[in-house]
Amino acid sequence: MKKKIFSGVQPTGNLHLGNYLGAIKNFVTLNNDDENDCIFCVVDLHAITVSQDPTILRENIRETVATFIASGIDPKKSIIFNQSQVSAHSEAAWILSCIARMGWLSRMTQFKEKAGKDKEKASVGLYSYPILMAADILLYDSTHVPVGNDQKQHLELCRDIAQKFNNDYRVDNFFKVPEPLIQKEFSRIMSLKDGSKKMSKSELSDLSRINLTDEKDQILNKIKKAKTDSLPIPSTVKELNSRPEARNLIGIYSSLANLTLENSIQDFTGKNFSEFKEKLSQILIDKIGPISKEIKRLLKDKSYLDKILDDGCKKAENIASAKIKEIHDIVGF
Ligand code: AQP
Repeated sequence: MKKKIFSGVQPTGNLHLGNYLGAIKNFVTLNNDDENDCIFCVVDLHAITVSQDPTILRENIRETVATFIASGIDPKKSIIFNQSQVSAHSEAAWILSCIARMGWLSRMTQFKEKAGKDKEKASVGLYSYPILMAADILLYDSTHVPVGNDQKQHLELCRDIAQKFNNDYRVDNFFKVPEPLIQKEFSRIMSLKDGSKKMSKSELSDLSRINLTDEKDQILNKIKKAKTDSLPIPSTVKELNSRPEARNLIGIYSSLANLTLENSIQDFTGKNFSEFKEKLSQILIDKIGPISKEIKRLLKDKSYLDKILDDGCKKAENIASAKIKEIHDIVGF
């Protein structure tokens, strides 16, 4: 049996190194393995849980597709589509919202982080978004979901929803209970300005992240200004535990160089950060530079990107509409 892989990325602009190292790099590896059937979704319904300019959203949808392809996902091997164009997602989300419990949702830490102090003003969609995410995954009988560490709790909720639906309606194994695929190391890339916050698209300061469209000069400047501390690079990983910014930068280097944290440290022990930052900038320019160039090239060909989405939507629609019909039967519609 082939593994069925599903994952999504929000088209909210500023796709960054955290999205790449935490998720997209892994998508490419999974796409290249013939044992997998992969679906990569541009989750535009999720994007509107916070306010979006319609014109910019439309461009960001294309930019997300361009990023997938520029990073190495082959649209002939994997289905790439945008969520809003397959109506079964919204419909299944409603049905599953009648399965999910308020108590489960109120434990979601990402809502608390994103809504901030003014929860009353957050959209209902931002609160219930993990249910839509469960619908996305379950409609395709996904067996494995590659995500960054920040999505682990939402995946657990998805598993609970699948199991409760199967139990409530006595349909053993109707929804497959998916496994998260979270990398052991480097699954959470932190802000370049604050090692306690994750690198994020919505962070106001552009200096906090490396965007996948950044040019050489921007990368050099951001790494030069990235927060570190005054100590040299230690000889053990343990010594990095109390130095979040240092750990993050060495983690980024290790992930790009396909090294363990331990191996990277051995190469730099005793050196100061200015020397390390030169090497880090170089590897970023080598790895992100070609992706950035390709994204920009692809963005000039909107009809190519739209065709990929159209083709992907047709394939996704075939799978999702069959599943939603079965769901209708089960619930008694
Ligand atoms: N900092 C990160 N480190 C590792 N993985 C990350 N991901 C996001 N940030 C990091 C992973 O990228 C995938 C796509 O994320 P998303 O765009 O759907 O949503 P998000 O997690 O909300 O991303 P951001 O950048 O933090 O956006 P904003 O600022 O809008 O909230 C997911 O697999 C995610 O785990």
